[in-house]
Amino acid sequence: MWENIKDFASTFFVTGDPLIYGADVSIALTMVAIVFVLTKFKKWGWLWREWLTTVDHKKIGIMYLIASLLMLFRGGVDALLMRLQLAFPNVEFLHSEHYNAIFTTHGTIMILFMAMPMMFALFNIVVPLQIGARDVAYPFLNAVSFWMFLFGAMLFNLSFVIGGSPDSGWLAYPPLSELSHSPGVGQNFYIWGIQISGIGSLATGINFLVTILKMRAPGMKLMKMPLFSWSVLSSCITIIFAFPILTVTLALLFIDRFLGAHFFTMTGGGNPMMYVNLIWMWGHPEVYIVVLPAFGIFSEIVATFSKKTIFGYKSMVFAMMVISVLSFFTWVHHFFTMGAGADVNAFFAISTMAIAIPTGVKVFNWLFTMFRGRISIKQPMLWTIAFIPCFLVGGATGVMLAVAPADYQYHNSYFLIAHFHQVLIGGVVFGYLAGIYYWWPKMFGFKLDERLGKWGFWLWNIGFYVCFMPQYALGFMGMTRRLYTYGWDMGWAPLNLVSTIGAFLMGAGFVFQVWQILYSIKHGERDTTGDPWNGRTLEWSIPSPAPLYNFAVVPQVKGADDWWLTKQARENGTAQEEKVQLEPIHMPKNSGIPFIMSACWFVAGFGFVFGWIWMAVVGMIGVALTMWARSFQYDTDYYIPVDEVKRTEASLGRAL
Ligand code: HEM
Ligand SMILES: [Cu+2]
Repeated sequence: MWENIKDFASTFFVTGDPLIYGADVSIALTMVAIVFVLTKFKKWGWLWREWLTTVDHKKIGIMYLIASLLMLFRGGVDALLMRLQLAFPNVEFLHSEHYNAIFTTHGTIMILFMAMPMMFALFNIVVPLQIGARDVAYPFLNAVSFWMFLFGAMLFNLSFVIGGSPDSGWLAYPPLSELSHSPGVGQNFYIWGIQISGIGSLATGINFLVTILKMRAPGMKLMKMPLFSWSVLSSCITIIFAFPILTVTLALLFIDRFLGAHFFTMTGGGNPMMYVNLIWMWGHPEVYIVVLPAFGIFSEIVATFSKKTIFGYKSMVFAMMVISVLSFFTWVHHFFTMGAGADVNAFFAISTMAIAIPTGVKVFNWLFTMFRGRISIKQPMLWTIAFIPCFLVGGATGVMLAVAPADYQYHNSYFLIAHFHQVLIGGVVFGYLAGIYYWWPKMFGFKLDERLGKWGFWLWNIGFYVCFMPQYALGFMGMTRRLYTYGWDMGWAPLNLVSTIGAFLMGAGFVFQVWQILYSIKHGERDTTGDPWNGRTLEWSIPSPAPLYNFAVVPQVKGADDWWLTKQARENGTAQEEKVQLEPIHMPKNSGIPFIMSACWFVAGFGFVFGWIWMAVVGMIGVALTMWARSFQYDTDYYIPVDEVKRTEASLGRAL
């Protein structure tokens, strides 16, 4: 009996590595600390009522933000471990399997559990406010999406200490990811972690598409909509076409592994190339899904901080739509070298290069907006300006990679690693950081400290170039990606050391940002006006943080940059302030079902990972029961009475 338990524990828990024991201890300590604090300050009820059951898009956005920052930390630690291993030749810090596990979890976490939720954080916090809505189209579904994402991410992260991490790359190509080559449970964690959170992402795409199409304030024609909301619309359209492909691909891979099918195995008539095509039909649009909202953010920030209307509004909208369509016609550039032939490669080379055109249009529009503007360089603008040269280099190296014959040289080299980090960090991460700095006062009612922020900014930026520029050269010198060690004779040592130093500078930048947040909670400049940057769009017309119902009176929109027009009219004395008539506000009620349903998905996922069918069945029954319970819940909404709206507005300093 005792022997059996010991046997089980030694396969169930990951053992034998000091890093893992360290993680075990820190997870246990964090759990104890959380339970202790919640109990000591009697906060369990508060946590449940205010957060775990909330359907308020602003709170859901904040939870996405916290989760994504934690994942940025986890993915960043992975990155530093890899760079430590590569800092010198013949290092024996991580062995090969461990290195494989780390680059796999780093890539997966950064894209799916850091970039996606950070994007959803901004969708949730900004879109309803920007289009003059009181909520998203489906608030309950929005909560389901968040908890599905969170439980999916937890399941994926659990693989670090239980069962073992996936190690066949962030896109899990067969045959490496098939049972024959990855017999452990790591690959199952990958499949179920992404599957559960992916369903949540698809639902978010649908939710925000409908929100933007149906919930805009009266008068806000599509062509009067702020560019960030446009970018969300284009990103959601792309999500709706791309994510179902991912769901099906992962399901087929799981069927291969679990039931011994042969969709992607050469034995039995399957074909691994099928998988590679399918996963990139999702994977390439995915990078545009995360970068388009960043383009929207830059457009808002450039206009606000140059005090000018964005240059070429229509061409901006058109460019984003073209990008989201073209993104579906480029996926083969990820495997030019796999023998599709010259005609196919030529088609995909040209379609890839074509994306540079609308992207170039956008960059010029930002520059023209800044030209002769009264620019004020605050943190959001700082990140926006830093983005432009970074993205230009990333775009240029992307076009180099798109030259199919040349790609035979760069393919899977460090040149590629440098390129995609340049666009993902310089485009996506810089963009979302800019957005977080910009909308932070709207979320929390205070600004983030400028001085600490500048430290963070410069460390990130200098660190970025120090880390990734040498990697272009390393690629040309023949260093391939996913390489865990190399010898002195290769001549790669100096550049790798420089690169590692750069990575640590970026890590220091992140530490400054965390410090900045903690410092600003106490000392940050309070935003009493609701419009700290002299903004242009509707979200700045209401107090910060926004009240539960967002707008006491739904605005009547007259043009793009509606809030700016209102402010101008007030200044010129031409404003027609009508007497407003308050009405009771219709709101959705909180519900515990999304949390419980997602927890049941987690149980089911865990069962599938270990092949414990009884547990999977229990989890799935839980999911069915929660759905059943929801369908009999009739009391799902309420009205906020007029007096309460009046009282809230008065307490926020707004007379009505
Ligand atoms: C602090 C900054 C970062 C550093 C120093 C860093 C470093 C690395 C390193 C050393 C690798 C492995 C290269 C190899 O041996 O093949 C890697 C892979 C990767 N990184 Fe990063 N990274 C950073 C940030 C990011 C971000 C922000 C993203 C995405 C949003 C990202 C996405 C990826 C992906 C997708 C891979 C490929 C994983 C695979 O080969 O399966 N990284 N990174
Ligand atoms: Cu691509």
